[in-house]
Amino acid sequence: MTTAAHEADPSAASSGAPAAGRLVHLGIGNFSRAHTLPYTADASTAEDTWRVTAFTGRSPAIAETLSAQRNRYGLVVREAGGDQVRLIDVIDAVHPADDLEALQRLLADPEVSVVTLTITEKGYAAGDDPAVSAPARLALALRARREAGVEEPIALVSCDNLPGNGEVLRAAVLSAADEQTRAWFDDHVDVVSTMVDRITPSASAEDQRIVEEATGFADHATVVTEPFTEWVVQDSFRGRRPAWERSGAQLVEDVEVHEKRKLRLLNGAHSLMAYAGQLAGHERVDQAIGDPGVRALVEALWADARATLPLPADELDAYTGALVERFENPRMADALDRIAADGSVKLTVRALPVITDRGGPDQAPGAVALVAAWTTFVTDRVATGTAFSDPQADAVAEAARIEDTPRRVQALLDVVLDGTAPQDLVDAVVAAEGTLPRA
Ligand code: CS2
Repeated sequence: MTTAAHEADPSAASSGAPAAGRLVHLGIGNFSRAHTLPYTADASTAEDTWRVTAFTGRSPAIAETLSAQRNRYGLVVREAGGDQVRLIDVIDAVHPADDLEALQRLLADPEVSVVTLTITEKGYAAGDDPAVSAPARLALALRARREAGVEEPIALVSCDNLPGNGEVLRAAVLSAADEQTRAWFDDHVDVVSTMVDRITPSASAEDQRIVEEATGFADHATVVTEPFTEWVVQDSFRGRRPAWERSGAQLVEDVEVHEKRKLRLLNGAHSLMAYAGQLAGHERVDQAIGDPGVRALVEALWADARATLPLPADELDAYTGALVERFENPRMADALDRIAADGSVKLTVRALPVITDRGGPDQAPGAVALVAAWTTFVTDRVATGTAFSDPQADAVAEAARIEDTPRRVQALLDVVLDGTAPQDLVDAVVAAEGTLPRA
């Protein structure tokens, strides 16, 4: 069964209403179209309307696709019994990521009071070169705001899977900023951490057809997502922001525990399934979680991760129970290879902090197995000449070619840990590699 709902047209708000709030979004990929943008669309009312100007992430093609369909797109929520289809109309314009002039013009406008970011984990470590780094472009755009004399506060809201993502963003922007902008920053800019959650697999041509059938709208930017959605936002805005609580977001004082729980339980299990699941011959998340061997690995990782979280056992039981149901949903068809990308970056937030917090590899066999699943997976991909996506792919491939197992594992972990892989971790990973279930 498919049902359709249409967005109200915000431009139809009665005249005399206050000017629309304006938000800039950086990194308009699938995730933001399924999560962040619908939250902003649903926070809008006739009296408090928000519109978004977006910038692309790595693939600029989405700018043309969206512009050609007046920046509207179809959102398919894949429920157990059928699809809910709706059109999202919250974007005014989409620019290519590198359109620095547009970003500077926007941030120099006092009406722009919020910037949300979904630039992926590796986007924060891209250095200070504005040609490749979104935080570096933000630093230049904030400079333009300062030079324009704008006094209204602006909030930078990170929506990526990193612990303390606000702090990470602040450091990345400040490291690229000029001295005067650094001095001006704290009085004018709030940097906000958030925990985001909504599993968003890649959409297919069939999904575009589903949108067209339900709405009559010929959509080429369809996103498919799960019914579950969560956004926990640090409540530290001095300026105007969308009332995201209207669309179900939680505004809280401290997001840290929410971030840790989600990263270590959901994303950790995701990465483990992505590597161990593919080694065991699976392609999708629902297949991986249905494999008793992979499931046992997930349970072992969860045992380690739970011991690092200051939350009551019944709350954690409910959380992991709900995760199993989300992973088992066969209608999502979530490809393990989507999640496998960027392992050298993801391991540093999904596995290694669990090992550290547990007091070492001996105390964290489940998290060690996740690291071993990655080293085995990349070694396998390199040996079979199968591509894998990683910002450090060349260094990973070079390390993966080393024949001696302990030296190979050492070299791979040195890529992840910038040359500081400890011997006890290397030994534990070498031992764990041999225990993984294989197809
Ligand atoms: C996934 C996430 O790509 C990945 O590594 O673990 O995209 C995951 O689906 C989301 O964080 C769910 O909220």
